[in-house]
Amino acid sequence: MTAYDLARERYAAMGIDTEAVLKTLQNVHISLHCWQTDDVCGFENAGSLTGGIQTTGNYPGRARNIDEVRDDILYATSLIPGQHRLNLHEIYGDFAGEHVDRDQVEMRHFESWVDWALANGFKLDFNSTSFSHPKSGDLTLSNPDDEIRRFWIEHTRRCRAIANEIGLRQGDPCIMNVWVHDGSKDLTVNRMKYRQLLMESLDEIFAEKYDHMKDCIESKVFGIGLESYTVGSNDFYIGYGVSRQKMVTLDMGHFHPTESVADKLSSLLLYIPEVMLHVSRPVRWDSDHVVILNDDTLELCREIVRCNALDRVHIGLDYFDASINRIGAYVIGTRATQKCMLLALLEPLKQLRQYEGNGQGFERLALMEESKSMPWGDVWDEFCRRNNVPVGAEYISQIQDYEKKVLSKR
Ligand code: RNT
Ligand code: ZN
Repeated sequence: MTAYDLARERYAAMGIDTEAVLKTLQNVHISLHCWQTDDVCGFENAGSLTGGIQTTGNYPGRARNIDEVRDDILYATSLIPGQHRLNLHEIYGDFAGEHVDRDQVEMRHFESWVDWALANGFKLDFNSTSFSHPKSGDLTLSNPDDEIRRFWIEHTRRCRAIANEIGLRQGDPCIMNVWVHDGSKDLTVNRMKYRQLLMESLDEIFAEKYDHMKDCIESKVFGIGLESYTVGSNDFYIGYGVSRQKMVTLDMGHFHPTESVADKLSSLLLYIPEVMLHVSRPVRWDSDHVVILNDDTLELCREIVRCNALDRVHIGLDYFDASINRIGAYVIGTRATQKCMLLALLEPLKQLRQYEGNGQGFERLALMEESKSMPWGDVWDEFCRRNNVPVGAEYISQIQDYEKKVLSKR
């Protein structure tokens, strides 16, 4: 008898079918953010990262061009069980050395990405990019300067057209996220003015209806250098999303540190069709540390399962740690997210709900506690084994090997 067989029996005694759980987990496709490969640089060869986000660390071996990004993603996903998606930012287009300004971007700059994705079994998601550009400033889509605002409207419209084309080609909707850093370092007396402009810009951007892409909008508390005011706050985007029936993106680093992101799902799902997640790990601020198996991620996954919303919640990752091996960062974070999802699926929900319905608070809490020490690790190992990826810490030496053979030569 294998460890998994024993685990299966113990879970079965709790009323949980681990085979069904493994099947469900197999269908959870996580959208890997391309920007962990190269510290959010992209291929424009522009200046530094702006927009209030920051990478820290200078671990050697970051990807420097499109081939290296692709190699790294392929290597990382060879160590992660299941089939996943790749989330591209506009600045990762295949510009082939040409300077293509953001208001000039076209589908042709993403053809090679679609070919690559189709050949390697990835579905693509997409993001407009309003940071790290001479016109980024503090305000983009909410800028009172009409020329700047129109520039970013044009950029975002083009990105939607590209996302739609990608979705068509891959036979699956491409999810496009709009996050703009717009805000103010110091006090502003024009809170409403900028929000009204953002609302009008978005309405114009979303006027075109597409069948092969889905829009999502991402709020935030503050950015570095934009501490006093964020145009696209949580309230702004929830109002916008509900009134326009758009997907809202919940980034785990974009709320007050003690706020539970998990708790938001059951409210949002009552009012908007779908939710996008940026799974991240904020440490004291929106620091975008590598995701680990912790209470926040676990509770988030539990809520997806408890809301029976696996098909309405899209899971993407969003972190950028430049201080450790970047492939390792993908592998740790994606596997941790999957582990949390596995734990969520192994929750004895039926029994817990029965207890709760009967007012049996002690029994509910006791079962929640006991399920924490069930042999879920053996189920996880089995999942890895069936997916032909390293079990347990085996991937450490493999990544060390890749570092020696590939990354250290960069
Ligand atoms: C920034 C947002 C946004 C970015 C990416 C690069 O705070 O989280 O999602 O991380 O677009
Ligand atoms: Zn994000």
